[in-house]
Amino acid sequence: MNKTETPDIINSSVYDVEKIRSDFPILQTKVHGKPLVYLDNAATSQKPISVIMKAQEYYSSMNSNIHRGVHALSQVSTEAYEGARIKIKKFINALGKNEIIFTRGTTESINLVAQSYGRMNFNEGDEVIISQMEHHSNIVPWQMICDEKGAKLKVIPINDNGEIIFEEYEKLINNRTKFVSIVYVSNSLGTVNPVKQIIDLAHQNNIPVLVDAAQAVNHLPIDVQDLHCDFLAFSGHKIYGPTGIGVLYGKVNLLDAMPPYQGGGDMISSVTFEKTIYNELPYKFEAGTPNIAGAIGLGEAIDYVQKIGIDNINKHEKELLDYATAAVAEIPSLKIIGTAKNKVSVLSFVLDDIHPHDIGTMLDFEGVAIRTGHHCTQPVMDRFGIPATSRASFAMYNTKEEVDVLIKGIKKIIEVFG
Ligand code: 7TS
Repeated sequence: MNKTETPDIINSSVYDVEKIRSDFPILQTKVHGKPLVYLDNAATSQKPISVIMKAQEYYSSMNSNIHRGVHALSQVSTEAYEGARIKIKKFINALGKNEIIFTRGTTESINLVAQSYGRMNFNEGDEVIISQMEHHSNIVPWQMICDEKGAKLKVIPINDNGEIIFEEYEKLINNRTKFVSIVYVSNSLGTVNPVKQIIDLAHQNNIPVLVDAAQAVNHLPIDVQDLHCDFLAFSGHKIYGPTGIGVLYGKVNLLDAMPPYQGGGDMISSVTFEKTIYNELPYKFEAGTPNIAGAIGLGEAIDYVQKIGIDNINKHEKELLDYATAAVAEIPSLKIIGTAKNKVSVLSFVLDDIHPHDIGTMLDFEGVAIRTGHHCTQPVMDRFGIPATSRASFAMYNTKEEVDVLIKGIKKIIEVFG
């Protein structure tokens, strides 16, 4: 296809899921002799061939370190790496490419803000607000810096549907509050949080907000200028890109004022034993040789998502979630955990007297991959008084037929356990 041609999927008003599936080699494979039904997308998504080929192309024709060589290869790889940064800037509508920092993923992005912004700004008695539905990676980094600084972590509770109780958030805000860090979409419940309102209220009180968009960026359109968020974190591997690459978006004035997170090559403009002058943004936060192939692969993944259209993906996934939710409603011994009005992609459930690990293992024999456990959200499990859930999570390439296989598998398990 030449560059001016538009792929079929855009021209068609019908979402061509079979065409999309054919772009993902792993979806053609079998597990235990059964066609793979991959419903563990919240853990990591599968990769389209264009992303896989990009890594190969990088290592076979571009491999070279960036920002340092005058030789041709180094210039090509630098251009590709910086080109990926520009794609990401456009994708989330950042103001400038210097607001896009490559990291290893959401976890590292949050740690960067906690260790850099937090260390500079938090003092004894200060408070940091998170919610009860955070992934551990949006809890522990704040606990670490709060412990160090004598600051306190405050938690917005969630209701029985797995939604933030906004009035409780309002009550938590006071003149000791120094930061709010909130998940956009919960990985264990599927809840979509009203992040814009959360940010607005924080800003009325001059409090900066970080949005953990790990489970949002692949399902919802993200516009950081519209959200007005101060920081936003996501991982490449959840949006059909490689592992080991992620993004921290930060407003330029905040990033500029923050000290580096790690020291090393590339993050400096000059070094003597007496004094080091740090590099400008975004390089100040990218110490050492980065995951060059990963960044370029993430750029390719974003191209793929944009070709299909995030709104189209969202609509398709919503249909799957509604279909699956209606189907499991017919199973009396099954209880859905996470029944928020605004939800995407995730169906977490428990079955009377059957442990999630047994469910996961038995579904695996049917070729169905789901995740079971606490999903790195132990406080959510505690809130619902359960040790674990079984979680099916949907992506752009899943089908209603796959949901049928899941439901059939669940019914079989119930039969076997009597
Ligand atoms: N935040 C949320 C909301 C997440 O779902 C995850 C990963 C992370 C942060 C951390 O992302 P990482 O790429 O840095 O590891 N969530 C999951 C999950 O639900 N199953 O496996 C990983």
